[in-house]
Amino acid sequence: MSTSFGEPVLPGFRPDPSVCRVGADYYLVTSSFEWFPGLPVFHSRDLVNWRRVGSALDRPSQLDLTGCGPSRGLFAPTIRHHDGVFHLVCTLMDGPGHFVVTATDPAGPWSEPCRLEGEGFDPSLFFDDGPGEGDGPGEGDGPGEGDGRAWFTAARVLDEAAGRTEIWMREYLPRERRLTGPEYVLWSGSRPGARWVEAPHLYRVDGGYLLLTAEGGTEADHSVVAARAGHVTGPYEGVPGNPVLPPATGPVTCTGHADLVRTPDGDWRTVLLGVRPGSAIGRETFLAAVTWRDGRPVFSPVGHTSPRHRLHDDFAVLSADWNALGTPRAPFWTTGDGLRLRLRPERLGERSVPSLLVRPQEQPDCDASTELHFTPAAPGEEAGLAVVLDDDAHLLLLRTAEGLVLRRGPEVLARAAPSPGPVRLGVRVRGFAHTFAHAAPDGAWQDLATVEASFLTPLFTSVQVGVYATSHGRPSTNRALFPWFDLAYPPPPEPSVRR
Ligand code: 6LW
Repeated sequence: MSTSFGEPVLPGFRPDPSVCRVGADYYLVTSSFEWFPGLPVFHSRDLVNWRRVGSALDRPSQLDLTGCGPSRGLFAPTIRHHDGVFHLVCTLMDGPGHFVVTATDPAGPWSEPCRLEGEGFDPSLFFDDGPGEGDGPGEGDGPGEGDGRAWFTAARVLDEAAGRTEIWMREYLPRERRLTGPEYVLWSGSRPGARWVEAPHLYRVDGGYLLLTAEGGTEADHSVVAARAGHVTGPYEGVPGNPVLPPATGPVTCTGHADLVRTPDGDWRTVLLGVRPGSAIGRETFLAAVTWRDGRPVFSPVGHTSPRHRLHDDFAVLSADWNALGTPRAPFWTTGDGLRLRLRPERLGERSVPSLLVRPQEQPDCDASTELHFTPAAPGEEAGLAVVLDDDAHLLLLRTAEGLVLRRGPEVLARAAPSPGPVRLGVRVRGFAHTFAHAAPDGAWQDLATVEASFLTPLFTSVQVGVYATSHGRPSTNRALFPWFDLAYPPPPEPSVRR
């Protein structure tokens, strides 16, 4: 049976969600990979309407993404709350590995990362506090006292080629923010040969312990499996009828990587990732209801509508939703009277930190546009509109010394020669079809070219749109001014009438 998850509650580049509750407030974090700031934090009161409150890693001292390649960097996080403190664990891949940051206010400031030893990825925390006003499913959800200890779990690879992994656990000391005691191996999947058992989360359910993991890998075989134990260290036995969420067969694909949370009324919900095929948007955050049957979670749709927010940004300030590629050591932008980008030698495609600011495209169809005030002062100076998956895959509509150029990496796809002075740049995105256009500030749009952009299909991240400038390796004092950026989402197509 396919479970239709409807619209994402956090659309666009929002993979690997983790959620916790404190009283009536829910807080959610997602992975962010090679993009800065790292680990966006969202707040909601109903699990449907979310507002970005900040980022856990928003200072260069917290996050060094130097040399970070596409879909590397920060993998899946977990957020939990205990004794007035938020604990957020994550893994900086190809770097120091697992770490924890803490905060009393999820909007920040968050602490400097504290390294936690151990291999793998997808770390999680579980506070075994037993009954009480819990902030999440691990607390106050059933008879029987917890012993007050806290536990750190993670996935680690046993055989990369075969996708064999296992879930391991050690005790976590919250005040000291370190691991202690022996290591336990909890689980290696619901069946022999299980692949990519990851995204572990522990919960107290009906006086016992429930381990929820993803299985099958984050593509079409993605699923959710569950195991139960009488003691937190195991042994864990798979529940009858795994996977509890089979690979998706409905319009939303790749569903998995679930995290459970209880509502103030004691009902259960889950956030999980899913994909709406046919665009470069990638993995987004969806919501489902959870009920229990014979000790196993049963997922079902939650009816909701997700508004499509139009964005018109005149850059009074730079909102947290604008992302840089890698860690900027100092701002290469100023705001106030529009957004000014400094032209710097760094450019896309060389694993540096270019003068690029982009934000997630939130719907498969969108219309993005900006106005550019920029005059190239030397060969190689260019600035304009960017549609970017990562350092290697992007489309750029730029004003250069030779006029307007539409480029895919080094390949020139189209040219135009608008009059000097300010110019509007735009792209109409319909799935993978990207139609680029330009216009004089008070003139009519002139289409330049339509590009089939399935090369932007993501691995772990998602397509983003924004602005870019470079001096191509030479020093420059030039700047590019973008007085505004506009991102609109046409209404979804009417569902075809089933005959
Ligand atoms: C994430 C892990 C995964 O940490 O991909 O395929 C990683 N599964 O759960 C990045 O999203």
